[in-house]
Parts: sequence; C-alpha cells; structure tokens
Amino acid sequence: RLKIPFHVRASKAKNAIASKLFNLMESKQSTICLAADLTKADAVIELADLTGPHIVLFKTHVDILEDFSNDFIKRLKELAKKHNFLIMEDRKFADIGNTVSLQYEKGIYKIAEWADIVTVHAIAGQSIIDGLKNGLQKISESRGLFILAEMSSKGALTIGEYALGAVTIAQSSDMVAGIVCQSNIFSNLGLVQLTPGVKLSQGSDNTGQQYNTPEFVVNSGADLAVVGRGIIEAEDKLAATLEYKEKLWTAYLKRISDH
Ligand code: UP6
Repeated sequence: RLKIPFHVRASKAKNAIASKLFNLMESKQSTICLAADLTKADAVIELADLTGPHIVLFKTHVDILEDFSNDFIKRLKELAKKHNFLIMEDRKFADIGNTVSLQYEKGIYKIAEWADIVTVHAIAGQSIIDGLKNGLQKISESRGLFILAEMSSKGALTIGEYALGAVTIAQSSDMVAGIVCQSNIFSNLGLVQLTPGVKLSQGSDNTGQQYNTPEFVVNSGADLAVVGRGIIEAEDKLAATLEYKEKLWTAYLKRISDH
C-alpha cells in the first residue's frame, strides 16, 4: 500500500468519499487534515478561508464551539466549495446503533446533514456502522466514516487485538473511507490512513498527546496527516500550513519512489 500512488488507490476505493480524498490529495499536492480546534465560530471560519486552498480535509469538533449556529455550518460549507476541501466532524461515535443514529441525525448539530465524514470508535462492534447508516436515511450526498484503530495518546488501550479488530470492522463496509491509526496496520489499497499527533519536532503536550514528525508518520503509513496546534498556534498560520504541506508531500513522493 505504501508504494502505490494516490490516483491508483482512488480507483480501488469502495467508498466514494475515500476516492474523492485520494484524488484531492493528488490534485492539491496536499495531505493535510487540519484540526480546527478553536472555540469561536468566526475564528474557525477565518482559518478555513486562510488554509482552505492548501488542505484536503477540515476537521471540526463542533461541541467545543461557544457560539455554534446553523449560519456557521452554512459559511463553512460555502468555503468547502470555494476552496475544494471536505469536512470531517471528529465526533468519535462510540455507542449502540440506536443511540449513534440519533446522535448523528438529530440534536443541535445535525451532523449527518453537513459532515462529509465522521469518526467512529470500534469499541461497540460492527453494529455501530449499521446504526450510523440509519442516521443517513434522509441524506442523498455521499458520506464516509473513519474508524479509530489506534489513538495517539500516551497509554492508549487501542493496542494488539483491539486495533486488529477495528481494522476488520473497517474493512467490512463500503461506508468506511479510512482508518485512524499510528502505524501501517492494514493493506487495503482503497482505505485512507489518517494519522493524528503530527508536529515538526517529536514530543508531547502536557495532557498525553504524543507527536511525531511529518516524515515519520508518512513512513508509518499516514496518507492524511492531522495537524492542529502545529498550525493553529503558529504566529503565521498560512506559512505553517505551507511548511507542513511541503514536508508531508515530499515525504509521500519519497515513500512511493523508494526501492
Ligand atoms: N485526535 C488525536 N489523536 C487521536 C485521535 N484524534 O489527537 O488518536 C485528534 C484530536 C485533535 C487532533 O481530537 O483534534 O486530532 C490533534 O490536534 P493537535 O495536533 O493539536 O494535537
């Protein structure tokens, strides 16, 4: 999988969103998933407009916004169209099918209506995917799921059999666009590896997050790299975005060309 270029993998994807992601990465020469972990809607919108041309996936945590509104979603969708990126709500669903179906479709956020992609823990088993599918009955656009197999935080329990079980679940449904993991634990060409915990230098924060460099994560199988504070806490966010973009893309080109 690591040696195969994205445009070839796009044709192997069973999920339409996965295929779109591979094609976007190739055409934008970017493998950045930006973690927009800011708490004011205007700041998130400003970040999306600034970085949008250079990223492929904009990752939200809408439940940290202090001023969430339908207008925020409307503006974000407009920017996604203008700059050609997809939106992923990092909801990390983890409950029984009936509950996740309601959490996906209903409530204040109505995530199913606007998020191209959502993230899902494998802890509840295969049935969580059926539950999420239920929440899409009124939605006509393509949707994709990312299944968490390994987490980036220190002491995470997502190891061994658990991680392998999550990969099996991810491979069982064409609703799945990819896998969130730290290492090359699957070989399916049509799935996207999304790896969080990325910074220019290796290290950690003071609440257990562990960081690796762009080169390291790409060599560990990352197709898309999640970058949050590495960009959003930089003095010049655009320059930081371009620096990550360049480092990640160079590492990808090297990965597919190395013998
Ligand atoms: N995230 C992780 N690790 C995981 C899964 N998800 O860090 O295993 C998410 C976090 C955050 C982002 O919820 O939004 O990726 C990482 O942000 P950072 O680059 O600022 O640490």
